[in-house]
Amino acid sequence: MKKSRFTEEQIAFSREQLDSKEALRYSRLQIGLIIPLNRLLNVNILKSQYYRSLKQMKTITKRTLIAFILVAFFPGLGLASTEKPNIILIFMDNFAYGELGCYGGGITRGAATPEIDKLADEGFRSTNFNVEAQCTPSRANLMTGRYAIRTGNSKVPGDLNLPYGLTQWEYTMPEMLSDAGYSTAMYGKWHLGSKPGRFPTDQGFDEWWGIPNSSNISEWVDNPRIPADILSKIPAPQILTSVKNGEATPVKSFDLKQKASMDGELTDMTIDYIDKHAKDNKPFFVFLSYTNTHVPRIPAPEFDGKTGNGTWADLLLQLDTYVGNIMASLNTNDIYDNTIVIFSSDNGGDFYEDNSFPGMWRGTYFTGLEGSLRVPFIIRWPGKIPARSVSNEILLESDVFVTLAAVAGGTLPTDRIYDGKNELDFLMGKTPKSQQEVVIAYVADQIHAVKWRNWKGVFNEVEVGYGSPVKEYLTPVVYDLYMDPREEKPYTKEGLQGNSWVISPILMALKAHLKTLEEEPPIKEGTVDPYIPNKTK
Ligand SMILES: [Ca+2]
Repeated sequence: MKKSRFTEEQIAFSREQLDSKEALRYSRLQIGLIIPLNRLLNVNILKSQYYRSLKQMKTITKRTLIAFILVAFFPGLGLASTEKPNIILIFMDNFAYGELGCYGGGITRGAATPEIDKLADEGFRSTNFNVEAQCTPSRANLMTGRYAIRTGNSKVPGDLNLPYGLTQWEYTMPEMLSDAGYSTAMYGKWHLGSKPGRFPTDQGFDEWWGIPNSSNISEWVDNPRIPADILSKIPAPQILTSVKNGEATPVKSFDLKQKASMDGELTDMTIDYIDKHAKDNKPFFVFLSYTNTHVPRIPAPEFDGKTGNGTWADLLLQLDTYVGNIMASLNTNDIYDNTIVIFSSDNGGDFYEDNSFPGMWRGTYFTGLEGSLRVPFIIRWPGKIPARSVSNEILLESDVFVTLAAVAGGTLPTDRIYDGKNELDFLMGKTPKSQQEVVIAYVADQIHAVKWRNWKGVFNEVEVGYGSPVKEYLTPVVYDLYMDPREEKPYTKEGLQGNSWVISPILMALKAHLKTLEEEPPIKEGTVDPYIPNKTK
């Protein structure tokens, strides 16, 4: 008989969970736990009877908890400033798992992507990189190494006049890299605040050129149906630029024509920056946040119609060409090997008819489905990260921050919870396992699913991100993502049957996460600066 990896207590707990009468009994006992936590978090996550008996779990090990609150401290790699690698982080918008050739897309989507595929050939490609389900939370997570709910940015703000975005208390990726001796620049979409004090150059970047909010507002400019009195009250669709701690000034209107040429301009600016800084005695970091794959999807005139295979194929050709141009400039400047290039996306495809293709997964952004959470992730660092490595080990978006801190010799503050882990040894092929085995899948401030290894427990579900009701399950629906990657058959013979034990580690992971929210209460949406945390410890 195969030896179980779970203790008798854990298995017994799982059995207990499956006994609904017992669960109901516990629910009466546990109601006191749920209400304050709900109120505290303002999160509608604790409704089913499974949650109600969470407190019955006595098997949360101290180690799990410590892992969550452990504050990362990295002494760095002992590299002198000039030896530290440059970093270019290419971040896509609503760009799903199945677009690139190296992820099964490319020619099957009407346009080969040889330049981006080459990045994967030169380094590491993940098949299990997990992001948050919407633009703003995903970007908050990326910039802080923490689940967005902690930062007060669990959802895209409906009212752009709100003071959304990161408080000054957050220690951002560009702040960390600046402190580690990097020059920093951002080009493109921010979507983490459009008020003074919340722009990229208020959050650590030396310079920025781009849009504070999202791409769809380019459709407002020539729209005759927007009344003038309203147009004056909503954020103007325009491109802004600023330098560190300076005032953001308008550059030009962000209209549909500009939308088409946007990514080309961002690419040119990135190449100019590389040319200017390649010979500096300090390393650089560029956050290149592309816009053209977000609606309205309009290829640049020189790519429009070029493949003959439709808009997406034209956009893929355009993107691949731009990435190739950036890589060529690294070569010309003789910094090809000493520059880390990361390619990823903020979330899966949107819900419009011409949306991005999720490949083998199902679902769109604003959902907890795999097509929303799993996006391409490629990182290449020649000579350090082995070429052509591929892994299905769980990685989190927040790992990028903590791993780059390890690369750059950055130091992380010890007064807050980080969700990201240092994955450098894993990426460099020194360890076969990543540091993560759990994904908490938020959709706005609601936990929709908890992934644990290849299993996924779904507590709330929406089919399409906008306009479809949330289905709340009284008992978590469990999928084996090996057997059922499209999350369609939870109750088949090969599915949960015989594997009800899995509910136990899934609930343990959930409980461990909730405990961290209790220890460090999330910053409230719309919090203005100065923010000082109210310590509960
Ligand atoms: Ca997005």
